[in-house]
Amino acid sequence: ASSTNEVWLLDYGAGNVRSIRNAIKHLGYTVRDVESPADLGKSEVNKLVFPGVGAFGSAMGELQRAGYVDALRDYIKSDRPFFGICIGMQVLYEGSEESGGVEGLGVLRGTVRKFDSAPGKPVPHIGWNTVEVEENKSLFMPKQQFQDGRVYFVHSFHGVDAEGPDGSDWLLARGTYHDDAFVAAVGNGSNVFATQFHPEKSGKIGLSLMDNFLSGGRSAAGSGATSPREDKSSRRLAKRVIACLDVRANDEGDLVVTKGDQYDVRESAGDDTSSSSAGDVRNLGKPVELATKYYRWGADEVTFLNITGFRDFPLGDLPMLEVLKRASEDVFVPLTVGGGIRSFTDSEGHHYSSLDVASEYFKSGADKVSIGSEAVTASEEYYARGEQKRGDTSIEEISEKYGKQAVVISIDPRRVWVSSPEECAPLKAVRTAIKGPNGEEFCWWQCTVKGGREGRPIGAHEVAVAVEALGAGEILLNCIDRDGTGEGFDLELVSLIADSVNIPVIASSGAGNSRHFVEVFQGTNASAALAAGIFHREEVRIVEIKEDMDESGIPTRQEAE
Ligand code: 1PR
Repeated sequence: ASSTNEVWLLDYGAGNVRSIRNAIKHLGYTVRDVESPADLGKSEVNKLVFPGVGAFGSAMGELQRAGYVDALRDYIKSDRPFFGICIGMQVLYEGSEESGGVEGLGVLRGTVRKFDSAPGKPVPHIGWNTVEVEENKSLFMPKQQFQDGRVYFVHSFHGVDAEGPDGSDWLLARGTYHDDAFVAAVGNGSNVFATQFHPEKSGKIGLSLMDNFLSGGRSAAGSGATSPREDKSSRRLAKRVIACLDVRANDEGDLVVTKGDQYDVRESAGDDTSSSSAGDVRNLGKPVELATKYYRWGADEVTFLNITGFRDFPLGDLPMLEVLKRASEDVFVPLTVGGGIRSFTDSEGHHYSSLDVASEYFKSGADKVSIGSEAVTASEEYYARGEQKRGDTSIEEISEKYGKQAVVISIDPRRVWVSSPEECAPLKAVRTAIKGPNGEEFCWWQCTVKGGREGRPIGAHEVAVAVEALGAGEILLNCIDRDGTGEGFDLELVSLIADSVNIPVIASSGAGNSRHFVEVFQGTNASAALAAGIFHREEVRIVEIKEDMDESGIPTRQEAE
C-alpha cells in the first residue's frame, strides 16, 4: 500500500477522537495510530493529525506521561505535515491560563487566554462562527469559499497572536467573538498547520479543508482577493438549530426514536410503568437514519437522549453506544448524548463511575454528554453544603477530564404558579404574563428527575446556577409544559435561565414552526434552540427555519445538502 494514503493519528486519550478518525476515513484515507514517541521519528510518518479535546493541563499531562513532548517538538521542527486541532493548536503555545504552571510545547510564543463572559456573551464560545483569513494567507482552499462559510468552535480559551520561535508570523486566520479577536488558524507557511475550530465537526467545509491538507496542500500561498461579507449579522456567532432524538427501546426491544407529549411517549394515555394499560411506545424512526437525515438538512448539532437511561444502565445498553458509533461515521456536526450518566454497580459487583460511563460515550463518538437527574441531585447537595463544591460530582469529574464544553446539563422543569414570591422562597419566582389557574401572577419552574416522573424541591434557576458553579459548559433547557405541544418555547423560562448564567443555554420544548425560533432568539439570550417533533413529522424543514432567521437578522449557518 502506498504510504501517501496513510494518515497518522496521535490519540492520547483526550475526548472524541473517533470523529476525527471517521472524517479521515470518509475522505478515503487509512488511519494509522502512532504507537510510541519513536514512531514520530520514522520517515513514513509524514502526515500527522494531532487532535485535542479536553483541557490544556490534562492534554499536556498525557503527552508528558507518554513521553511525546520532545518527539512532537522535533516532528514539527522537521516541517513534516502536521495538523493540530483545538487543544492540539493551543498546546503549541508556551502555556495557558486554563492550567497555570503547565508548560506547553512552546512552538508559538505566549500564553493562551480565557474569554471574558458578558451578558449575551456566554463562555465557552460554542458554535458556528465565521473566520477572516489574513491577507496573503490561505487555508488550503480558495479564500472566498472559506470565508463565506462557518466552522464549528468550542473553547473557553484562545490564542491572541501567533508568533513563531524566530519571531515569524504564524497567524493564518482570526475569528471574532463579540469584541474579542481570537486566533482561528495558525501555520508556518509550509507544512505545519493548526486550527482552533474542529474541521471534523464543521460539515462539508471542514471536510474539504481536511481533504486539501491531506492531499498535500500548503497553507501559505494566499490567492485572490475576497469580498467582505455583506452585513454584520452574518459575521456574528450563529444561533444554533439542534435536532433532538429521544431514544428508547420499544416493547420489542428495538431502539427507536420516540417523542412524547409532555413526556408521555405512549400512543394512548397510560402510566409508562404499568404496561397493561399503556399503548405502544411511539415509533418515529431509526436513530442513525434520522440523525443522518438531519445532518443533511443542515442541523447544526444532533442530540440523542436515552430517555430511559435512569432505568437501564447505559454500559449494559450497548445498542445506544452502537447508535453513536454508526451515527458518527456519517454525521460531521457535533453529537451530544444523554441519559444514564451516573455511577453504577453491576450484578457482578463491578463499580462504574459517571466518568467511566461518559468516557464510553466519548469513545463511541459523542462530543458532549448530557446529565439530567444526577445534576439535580448534585445541585441539591451543593446548596445543602452552603454552596460548596464537593469535588467529585459527575459534573466536576467529567469537566476536569474532558473540559467543561463537553458537559451539558439537561433540565426538565415544570411550571408552578404562586401568588407571591414569598410562597416559594428562597427559590426564585418571576412575574408571569401567563396567569395561573387561580389568577396567580408569579411562577417558578420545578425541576424533575427520572424523565419528569419525580418533582424535586429545587427550581430550574437554582439548578442552572449550581451546575455552572460545578463546571458545566452548557444548559439544555427543556420544559415539560411545552414539550410536544407546538405552542412555542417558554420565553419566560428561557429568559430567566439565559440571564442567570454565563454559559450557553439551549432552549427546548414546544417548537411548532420557524417563527418560534425567531421569537426565542429575538426575545431571549438563548444560544441555540432544539426541536424534535416538527422534524420527525417533517412539518418544518431546517432550511426554512434558517431562512426565516436570516431574514430577521439572526446570524445563522446555512449549509445543507
Ligand atoms: O436523567 O441523566 O438519565 O437523563 C435523561 C434524559 O432523558 C434527560 O435529558 C431528559 O430530558 C430526557 N427524558 C427523559 N424522559 C423523557 C420523556 O420524554 N419521557 N425526554 C425525556 C426529554 C425533551 C426533549 C424534547 C424536547 C423537544 N424530552 O428531549 O426533545 O422537549 O420536543 P418538541 O420539539 O417535540 O417539543 P438522565
